Amino acid sequence: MARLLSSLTRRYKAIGCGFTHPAQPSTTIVPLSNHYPFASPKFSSLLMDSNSPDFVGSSSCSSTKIQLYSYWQSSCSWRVRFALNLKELPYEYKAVDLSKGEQFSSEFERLNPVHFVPVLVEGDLVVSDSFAILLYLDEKYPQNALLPVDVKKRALNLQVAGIIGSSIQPLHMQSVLNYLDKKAYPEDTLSWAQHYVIKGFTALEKLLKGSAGNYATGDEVFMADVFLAPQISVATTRFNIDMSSFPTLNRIYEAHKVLPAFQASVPERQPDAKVVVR
Ligand SMILES: N[C@@H](CCC(=O)N[C@@H](CS)C(=O)NCC(=O)O)C(=O)O
Repeated sequence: MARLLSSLTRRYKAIGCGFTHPAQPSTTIVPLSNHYPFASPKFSSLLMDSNSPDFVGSSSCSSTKIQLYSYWQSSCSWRVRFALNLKELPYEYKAVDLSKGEQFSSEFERLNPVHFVPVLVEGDLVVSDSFAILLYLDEKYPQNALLPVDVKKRALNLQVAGIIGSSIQPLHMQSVLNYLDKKAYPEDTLSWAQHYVIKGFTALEKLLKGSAGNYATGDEVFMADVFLAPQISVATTRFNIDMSSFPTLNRIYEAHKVLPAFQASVPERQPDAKVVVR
C-alpha cells in the first residue's frame, strides 16, 4: 500500500497551471462520490469546457493547446480523457452530442470524415481514433508513459488495446446496435453485444491472469488499463455483464476506480454529462 501511495504521489504531482474550475453542466448530476467514493477534484482543473459560459478561450498556462472532441458516454473518448489526466495535460473539452447526430455536421466532418469521436486537435494537427491519439500523446508527451519500456509488456499492452479496440467496442457501439435493430437483428441486440463483450473478456482474463499486478500489466498504469477501465464500465452498466466470471479484470478495475486520473475522466464528470438524479 505504501508503495502504491508513493507511486500515486509521484504520478499525480501538481502541474502548476492556473485553470479555472469548469462550470457544472446545466443538468443536475449524481454526485461523483456516489459512484467513486475516493473522488478528488484535483483533475477537474485540467479540463476546460469550451461550451461553458465560464470558458474564456485561454488559460494562465501558455502551453495549453490541446482540444478534445468528446462525448461523455463514449468509451473511446474516455480512454483519451483518462490518458490526458494520467499525463497531467490540460485540455479544452469540445462536446459533440452523438445523441443529436452532431458527428455528422459538416464542421465535424472536416475533422473526422468517418464521423467518430474522439478527435484531438493541437495547433494545426488533427488526430482521430483513440489508439492513434494515445500513441501521438505518448510520443509527444513522454511523462507517465502509456507504453512500458519492456518489449514483452509493451506487446501485451498493444494486444489488450487491439482486442478492445477491434474485437469488442466496434461490435457494440450504439450506431451498430441501432443498425442491427432496424435492419438485421431486431430480436435482441443486447445479447449480440453481450456475446462479443464476453468473448473478448474471456480472452483478456486468460491473457492477463498470469501477468497482472495492481494493474493490467504490472504495478503501473499503462495503455492496457486506459482501454480496459472504460470498457469494463460500459460492459457492466450498459450491457449487464457479470464480472464475477472475470476476477482478474474485476480486481484491476477496482484499482482503476480509486485513481484520481480515472475519476476525473468518468462520463458523469464531463461538461456535457446528462445524468438523471435518482
Ligand atoms: N476506432 C475508433 C472508434 C471510435 C468510435 O467508435 N466512436 C464512437 C463513440 S465510442 C462514435 O463516435 N460513434 C458515433 C456513431 O457511431 O455515429 C476509436 O478508437 O476512436
